[in-house]
Amino acid sequence: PGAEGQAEFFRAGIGGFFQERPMLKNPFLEDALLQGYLRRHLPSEAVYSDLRVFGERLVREVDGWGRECEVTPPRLVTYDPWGCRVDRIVTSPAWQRMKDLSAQEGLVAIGYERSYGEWSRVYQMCKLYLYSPSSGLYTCPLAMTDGAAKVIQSLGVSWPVADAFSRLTSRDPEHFWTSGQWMTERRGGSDVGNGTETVALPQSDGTYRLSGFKWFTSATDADMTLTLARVTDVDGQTTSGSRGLSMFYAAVRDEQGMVQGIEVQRLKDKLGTRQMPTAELLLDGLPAHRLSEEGRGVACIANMLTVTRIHNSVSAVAGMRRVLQLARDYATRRSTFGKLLRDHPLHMQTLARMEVETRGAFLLVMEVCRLIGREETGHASQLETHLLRLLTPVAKLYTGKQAVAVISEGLESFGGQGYIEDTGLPAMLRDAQVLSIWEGTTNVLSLDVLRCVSRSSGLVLQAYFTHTQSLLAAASLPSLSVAVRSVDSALSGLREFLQAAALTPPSFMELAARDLAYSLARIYMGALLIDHASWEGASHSDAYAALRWCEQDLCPVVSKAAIGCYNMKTPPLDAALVYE
Ligand code: UCC
Ligand code: FAD
Repeated sequence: PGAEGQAEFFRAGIGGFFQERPMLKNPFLEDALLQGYLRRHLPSEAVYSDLRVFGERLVREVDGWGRECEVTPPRLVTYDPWGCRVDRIVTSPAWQRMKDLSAQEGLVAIGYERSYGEWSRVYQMCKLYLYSPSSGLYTCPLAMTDGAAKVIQSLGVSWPVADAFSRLTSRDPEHFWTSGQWMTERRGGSDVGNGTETVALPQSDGTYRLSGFKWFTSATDADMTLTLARVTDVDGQTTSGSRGLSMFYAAVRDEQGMVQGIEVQRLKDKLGTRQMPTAELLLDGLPAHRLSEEGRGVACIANMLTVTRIHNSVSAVAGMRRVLQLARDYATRRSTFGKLLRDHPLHMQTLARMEVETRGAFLLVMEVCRLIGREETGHASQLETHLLRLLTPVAKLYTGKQAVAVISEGLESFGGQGYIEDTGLPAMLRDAQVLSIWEGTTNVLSLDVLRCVSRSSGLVLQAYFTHTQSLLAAASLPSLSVAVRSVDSALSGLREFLQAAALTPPSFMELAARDLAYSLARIYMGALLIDHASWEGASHSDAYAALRWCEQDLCPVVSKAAIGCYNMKTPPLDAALVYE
């Protein structure tokens, strides 16, 4: 002030208050349920210590790389400066560091080393669960890598994929490979049997050349892929439908690092998962080896689907857990109406409901991991094999949807800041939205549930009822009796519904498929929460979570049936409503 004209140079006042940001703390030490679960099932000092140290590393460096992946998305370089076609996908240095870290930390390898026997999958998936929200979506290529290793292992690790298997499961960053999973074409990603146009031309040396167009290929910087195509006969004819599909292995690049027999048409412009390249590929004589028998492509790649769907479920629950960890920290820093958010009961109720969802999802996903671990180590009973088949799509479809709901609620818990791009929070919601789309949409997986039930002649459901009842029977805490009664009654309702449904035409069950899958999920999650709360080391909050979970409609398929939702008059009414 003073000198004439100086006022216009004064800084605008911006006030002295700046809201403290939510802090990411060691996600392992912050997770009471994870620690409790491991204490109960895998009480290993080495595992505990590895996860604790990894949790610190996530906070210290990896989370920052994840953010770097988000803000430095991949790009496609189609030509070099001299006009030669190169089709190079350029990823951020952080994305490349993620690859090295994944090898070093054994994020795929742990599942194949099996140092913890049947619990190795649980250990691996717990580590991925900690990693996922900080990984910049690197968990996507890891899922497919794990799935490819599983397929190869199930076929027998021999030429031409022995080297690939050793790379996919390696801890050496120099040796480590990732895999793609190219199934979707323009005509269909769900209906692969009718959607696949790619043809495989047999070569004189027993290999094939693939030609076609793959419409979605994620993490296309991968080293190899498993894919589907139709083998042509001597007249150049192919077999239509699913029975004409075979599964192939192809290395994506040659020794000079150039794509071979592939043109990268473009990278997708996506709502989320922007950290990761997703490309449209023209296969133009891609050299490949057939791994499945001719016509057994879908059945053969189904092993990959099982593993990637489990990874999807792990990522879904990891996203829920991360937003909650940040939200509860924020609630200790942000004040409104004269007190911290944590002291507003309605805000705590909101977070507690998210917590209950997250706990149910965590236990369901870990149950699937436990089952696959038992199956892979030869410990699984028939009942457990059936349960694994049933619960894999159930967990994927349920957690994929819940992740969007919980993370969306989580964003709101930061108020306007939850909507601000460079807080990193909106990316969590964008990335969650894909979890219910790829690896089978909610409806397609609901139909998969129906199919596995009918193909097992009901054995899968029998396993479900037997195991759920055994979980309830072991629950002895009087404080849980209300919850036990709710699950028990939902289970009886479900049984009656299925008995009545057996007399209806298939179209009835098709309409009921999604609600049935939800019912299977909710009832089973109730039983798991009760079971966990009944363990001697459980906390009061474990019991409270079980009680709260069981207050909801555990068996929507029964309530919806009661109001005629699956009545044959419904489809034309639904259609008329939609198209009015
Ligand atoms: O989206 C993709 C990658 C995204 C990136 C990876 C992210 C991983 C998570 C990361 C987290 C951050 S890859 C594209 C994924 N695409 C799908 O998921 C396709 C969705 N559509 C289906 O799932 C359909 O149900 C189909 C394609 C499987 C239907 O094909 P079919 O041929 O009509 O099916 P069928 O006739 O029912 O099955 C053919 C055979 C049968 O075996 P057999 O002949 O021995 O009876 C089935 O039992 O395949 C077997 N099969 C299965 N086996 C089919 N589905 C399964 C299954 N789920 N498990 C075991
Ligand atoms: P559609 O099959 O056309 O489905 C459209 C809608 O119809 C959905 O809501 C579905 O639920 C519903 N529907 C379909 N059939 C039925 C039915 N019978 N009854 C009731 N409802 C039905 N694919 C790969 O192979 N490899 C990849 O790496 C890959 N990466 C991806 C990355 C991203 C970011 C995304 C978004 C997708 C990726 N996909 C990939 C593709 C993905 O797997 C497919 O998009 C998905 O399987 C759905 O197939 P679609 O797009 O053809 O949808």
